[in-house]
Amino acid sequence: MLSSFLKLLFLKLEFTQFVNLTMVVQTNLPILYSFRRCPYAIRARLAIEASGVMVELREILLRDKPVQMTSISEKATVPVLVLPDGKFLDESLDIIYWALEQNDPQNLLLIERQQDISQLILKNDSQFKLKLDKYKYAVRSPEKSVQEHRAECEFFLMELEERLMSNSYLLGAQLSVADIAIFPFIRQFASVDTNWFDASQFVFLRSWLRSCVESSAFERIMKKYIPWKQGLDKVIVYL
Ligand SMILES: N[C@@H](CCC(=O)N[C@@H](CS)C(=O)NCC(=O)O)C(=O)O
Repeated sequence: MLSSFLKLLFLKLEFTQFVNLTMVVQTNLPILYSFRRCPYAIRARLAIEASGVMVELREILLRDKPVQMTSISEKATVPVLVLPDGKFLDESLDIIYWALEQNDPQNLLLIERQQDISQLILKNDSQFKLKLDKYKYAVRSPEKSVQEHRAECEFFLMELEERLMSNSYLLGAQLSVADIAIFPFIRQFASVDTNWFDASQFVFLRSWLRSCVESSAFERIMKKYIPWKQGLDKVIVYL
């Protein structure tokens, strides 16, 4: 019986090294297993935040994944969203669309541009991501120098730069799911060598990235939480 009730509790928790939180504890919410710095998890959290859909957030450590997550999704990657009926989504794009299809007050889905959005995200997730990993972990791919690996990433940066020359966002004047899905990876690219990126020719890309990472939504979804453990009945939700 108890499980059929929504239990609401307001807790004020303070972690000196983490954030001060006023948290609403509610059962029967979808559970999001997430890792703060993972670009796939970042984009899923951004979409959830934009949708206003409530979830229970479980921050995990990639080196110590909870069995509650890995027993559900064999892929053992984050993000994973577990729905109250036991179904789960373990692809960040599926989580993004799950959230925004319920509520999309900013019209991030931009349905009329769906094809362009999908193609751009696909290019990011396939071609660019592979090259980004080689650049990030250049020591593991010594057949090319770091500079060569970086140069291989530039085809995509150039495409984004061209889009951003004439528009504030990738699909035009308004933020869309393409921006949310792609910028966490450009942030990773920039952080490999910030001096190089800050001095690079990608003026419009840099300014777009800055506006994404300085947004209040990003600040909100990047709050630090202690990793979740069974029995730790502190539940974080987006409102
Ligand atoms: N296609 C997946 C990829 C997710 C992914 O690869 N996440 C990384 C973290 S950024 C992960 O969990 N890797 C497993 C590990 O490092 O053990 C998605 O879009 O959700």
